[in-house]
Amino acid sequence: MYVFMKLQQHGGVQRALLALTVPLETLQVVKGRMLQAMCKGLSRQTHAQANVRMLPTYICSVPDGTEKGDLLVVELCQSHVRTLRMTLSGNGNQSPKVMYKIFDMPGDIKQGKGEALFDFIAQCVRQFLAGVSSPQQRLPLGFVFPFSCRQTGLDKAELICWSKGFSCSDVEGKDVVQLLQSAINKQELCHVDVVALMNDTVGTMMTCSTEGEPCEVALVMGMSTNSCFMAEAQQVEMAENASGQMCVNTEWGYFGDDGSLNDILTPYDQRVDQESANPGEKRFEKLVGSLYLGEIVRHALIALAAEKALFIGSSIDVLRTKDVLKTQHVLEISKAQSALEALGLQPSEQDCCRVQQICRAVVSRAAALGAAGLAAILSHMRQSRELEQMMVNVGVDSKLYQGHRLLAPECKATLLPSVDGTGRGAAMVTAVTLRLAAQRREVEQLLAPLRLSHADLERVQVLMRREMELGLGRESNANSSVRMLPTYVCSTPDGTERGEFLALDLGGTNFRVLVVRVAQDGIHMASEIYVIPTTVMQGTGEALFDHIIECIMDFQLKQNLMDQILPLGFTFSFPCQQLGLDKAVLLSWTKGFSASGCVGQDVVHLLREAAQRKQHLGLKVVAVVNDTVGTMMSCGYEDPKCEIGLIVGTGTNACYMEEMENVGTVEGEQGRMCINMEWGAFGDNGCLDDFFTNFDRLVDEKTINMGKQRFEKLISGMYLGEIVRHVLLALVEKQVLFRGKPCPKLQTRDIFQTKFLSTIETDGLALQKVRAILQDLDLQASFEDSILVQEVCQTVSLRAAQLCAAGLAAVVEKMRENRGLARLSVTVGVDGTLYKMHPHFSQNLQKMLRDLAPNCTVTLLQSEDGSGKGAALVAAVAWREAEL
Ligand code: 0WK
Ligand code: BGC
Repeated sequence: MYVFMKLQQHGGVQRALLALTVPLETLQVVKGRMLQAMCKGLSRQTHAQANVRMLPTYICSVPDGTEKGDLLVVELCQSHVRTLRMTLSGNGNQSPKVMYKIFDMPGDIKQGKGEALFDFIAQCVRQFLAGVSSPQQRLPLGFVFPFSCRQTGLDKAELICWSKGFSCSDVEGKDVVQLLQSAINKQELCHVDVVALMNDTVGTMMTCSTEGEPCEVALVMGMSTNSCFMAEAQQVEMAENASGQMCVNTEWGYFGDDGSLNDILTPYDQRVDQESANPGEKRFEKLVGSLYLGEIVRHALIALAAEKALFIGSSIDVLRTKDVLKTQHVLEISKAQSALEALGLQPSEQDCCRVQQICRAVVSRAAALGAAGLAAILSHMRQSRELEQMMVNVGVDSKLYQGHRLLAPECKATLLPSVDGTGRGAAMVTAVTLRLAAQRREVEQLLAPLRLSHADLERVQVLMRREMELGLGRESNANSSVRMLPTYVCSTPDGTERGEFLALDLGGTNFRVLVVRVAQDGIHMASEIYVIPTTVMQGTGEALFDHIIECIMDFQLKQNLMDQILPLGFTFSFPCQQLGLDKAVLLSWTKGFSASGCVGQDVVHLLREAAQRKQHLGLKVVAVVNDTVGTMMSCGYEDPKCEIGLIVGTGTNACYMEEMENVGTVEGEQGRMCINMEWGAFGDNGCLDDFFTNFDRLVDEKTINMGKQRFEKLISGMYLGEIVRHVLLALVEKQVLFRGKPCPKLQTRDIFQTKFLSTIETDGLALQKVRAILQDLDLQASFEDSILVQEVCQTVSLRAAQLCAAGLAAVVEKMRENRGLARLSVTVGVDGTLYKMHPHFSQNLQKMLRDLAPNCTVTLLQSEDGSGKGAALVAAVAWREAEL
């Protein structure tokens, strides 16, 4: 309606208004270009060329209402320095005590020596403190410095370049935190520490944040313009190994400096830029910042006057003076007559109307472009958090800003005007910094016992080797916690095995029955998974083996094998004293099994008895093997160099091919035999006590085999979740997690499953997903909490992988020495849900293994078909040898 009316009046004004109006579809384009520019700034490859600089601020958290203490803030503003002191009580901080003082800046100081500027700021702090605090009290200070800085930490920021009329010497390229701290020390204010520097946008974001209503975006659209937002830290590639979220200072004022706004720039904008102190720079700011709006209008009026569309017959010389039209004029143009006359112009009523139209067009364009920028930020946040819809609070320090809804309909943004500038926000940043630093000290102290040094792991390796030697010795075997059980498997597959076999696989997450056909063209298998209910695992032995027979019969029925008696290989993944390939006496249950009447029994006999009880046709058990042996054999079929089997699943264990001459517990000196180490029990004799933390003791105390399987309880899937749960509870108790709020659900045993670790530690997982997992446990987690939970999971799983590496290093080093080799090259067949599902377990294990056994080249070969196949191969080897 507005535009239509003017068109009728004068073509030149129409063209000017059209040029100054950016239609919605063009704003969509601008939003798209801003999104691209933001991604360019975030990426390490393209950051240097980016004009929207996306500077990391190292602010990774928003206030949570528990911040306490006295804080000092100094804010460098356009024409003054503001000092502020805030006292936080930590009870939500709804109404903190605030006092402040403004110190006008001497006119020339902005173009003088940098030292003089910082001395002036420090003197303001001294004067301010003289009235409000005692010199003894340490006072952390937050510094609001609204210029683009390359930050490498919260308290380390190098000025990239001045703007807004500042050009002090000897500051660009320097660490301004250091400059301020030395100026403050010069004032003998040694109780004042500059702990954080932030951009004014960050201060605005924090000022608008309230307990439970954090603000995650801020917009400054004043003299200049800029914005910041909480980005997913892994996207802020310029910030080393940041996790969780980090506030990014966009410095979007430079948007368009690469020409990406040229198609919306008007001749008036070009003039404003040419006459500015930094032509070609800050093109977006020169369209949006109120510092320039008056200039744009001035050039538009001059142009229109030249086209005889305005001020016909009256002089407009006054308009040729730079900056004669102030922002206030433009924003309050409703009083055009008086404003223009005040400038010495004689405007007609029509002139006033047209000047108002131009002013409104310039202001609306600025607001619309600001909206396009904000829409780009909101869409970026929604996409990087993998959300359909997004709700977010936006702190706004602007008189200009209007709406963005059309440009980002999928984002519901609540605009929170920042009432008293950035001072409060800066105090909150300082308070959050101190809270995080204190929390970090608590976390480091609590996690330290779970972090093993290289020397610790070397010690575990040496202890494992010693226990292995003891375990192999006929005399010393009983004193070893690593039982080194002979398996009677003396060779790995050579590919000549043939035949059809039944195989059972008991002891892992699932019980599997398989039929395995070993043929010329390879191995063909069919299998079925059966559940072993806890009641059966912890019931009677009879019930357990009856259940196994029922599953076998069900399988044979389904596979139409009821009338065949196939040789059977039985993977029985518990510590057994093998008395032969088909005779194994159970030494103890592990992994939550405790079926009665089994320990001390030959498990093959128990199976046969159950078959009789169930009138089963009869089983031809030719081999019973441990799952480590089955896994070694299974992988050995693919890779003949596979001479070690490793399981990292519900439980953990390893086996390897030992020289018979070293196996003191079995007659014979020739060849090799596979030894089932049963390393899960490593440390049961106390040799690992120095490495057990309170968390490990808490976990062990609640198991049905307390004091047993100590090494396993540091490593395997059955226990890692429990260790994490106890660590989280301790962090809650220390008030550094979930704000110390009690978490009843977290008191529940096994509620924090080990599979959660694998999900939570997945690279690039949006923190939202971590929060979702915690939400399912009724844990209301902040982003910070989610990062801390991730760190606890990483710490616990890394320790497990490194301890595994220390054990394996002892094995490969022994094999190398056994064989008198300078360098051993060997393959390890690996299976187990934790090893297979955890995103970093394998690589962490390999890395530490390389460090601990540098003279061994170890290939970790993941078993694809489980140890059932291996059991069938052992049966095939036994069957082949039996027929010889
Ligand atoms: C799959 C093997 C089985 C072994 C299991 C261990 O076929 O013999 O016991 O891996 O992993 P888990 O199922 O305990 O994670
Ligand atoms: C058992 C081992 C088994 C390992 C992996 C341990 O608890 O004692 O026999 O190899 O778990 O399943």
